[in-house]
Amino acid sequence: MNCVILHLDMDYFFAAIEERENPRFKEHPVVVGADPKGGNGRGVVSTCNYEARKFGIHSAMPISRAYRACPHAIFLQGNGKLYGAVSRSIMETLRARFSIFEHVSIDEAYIDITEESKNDYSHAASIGKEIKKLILARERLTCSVGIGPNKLIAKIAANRQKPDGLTIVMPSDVQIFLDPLSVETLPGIGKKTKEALNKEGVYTAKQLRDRDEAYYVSRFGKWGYGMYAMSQGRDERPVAQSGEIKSLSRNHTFDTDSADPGILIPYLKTLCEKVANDASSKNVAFRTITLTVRDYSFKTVQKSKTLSHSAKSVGVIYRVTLQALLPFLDKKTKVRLLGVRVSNFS
Ligand code: TTP
Ligand code: MG
Ligand code: MG
Repeated sequence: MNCVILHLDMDYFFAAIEERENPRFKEHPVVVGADPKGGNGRGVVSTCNYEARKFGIHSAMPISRAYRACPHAIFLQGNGKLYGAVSRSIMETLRARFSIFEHVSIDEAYIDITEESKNDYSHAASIGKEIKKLILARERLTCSVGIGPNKLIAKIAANRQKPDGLTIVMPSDVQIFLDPLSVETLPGIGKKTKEALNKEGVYTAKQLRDRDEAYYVSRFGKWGYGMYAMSQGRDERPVAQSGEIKSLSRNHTFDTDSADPGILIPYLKTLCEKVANDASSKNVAFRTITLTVRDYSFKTVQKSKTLSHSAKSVGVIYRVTLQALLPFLDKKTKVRLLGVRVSNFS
């Protein structure tokens, strides 16, 4: 059976929460970013409302540039705690209502509505409307929803009509929907890939699709397969039920077993960073940190530590796992695999 997948992304999320909390901001350009100092700080823009976007302001732009573009905007430091709490409330509402639900970032989620919609897109549209109403009623915030036969199409669709949009792409319309889009609309195609593709005369998804897969693989390696699949609207990833995750982990198997701290420690650090990023994007704090060491003979040892308070930072993961790794370094254990896991979420 074909799938029906829904993607939801909140509209100008941090700035929308600020507007809600301060009704006098409505219809003024509002810019949220670190260290704004009235527009003269050294930080970057986290996001801004649609009034501010009219002046060309966008996420990741230096505050100073945003200020030059629109000196009369309201510049705010932002309130991460509040944004996190609003996000949790939205995600909990959705998780309670839908069984196959994946929380992907602070303002985004996927829901598999295949069964509930019975594969009927008009029914799927009413589920989309219901979600928008639910969030508006609970949080007085708008979101944009995309519905399509897979995650890729649902995500692109959600971003097509913002703010407060509902975009439905039936399986038979996938190619018509994708073809005219510029390549950078496809998730993962950033500035560099876009430029490389443009240089080759590839500007739209249609032009991307018109060449052979082998061409992209020879040009971009493994990523070429993904790029080509996207241009055809193919995506097999299931909606993962992140509501049920009990732990997050990352492992690395070395090409050759190593006892060299100069090799093991940098890898450990990278694993810690990845796990901390995963935890942050799932919006979880953890109390237990585990290091896994598998040696050349496949003997596997796990060392866990449970903290008195829950933590979020990469620094904590790194300190705990490095401490656990030291005895192996002392013994010059030849390591085959290193793993870092966080669990005991709050
Ligand atoms: P997005 O969903 O990318 O943006 P948005 O919700 O502000 O606007 P849109 O209506 O286009 O969806 O990101 C969600 C929040 O994540 C955003 O409100 C602020 C934060 N964020 C950053 O802090 N830095 C960034 O570079 C980006 C892209 C987002
Ligand atoms: Mg958003
Ligand atoms: Mg988002």
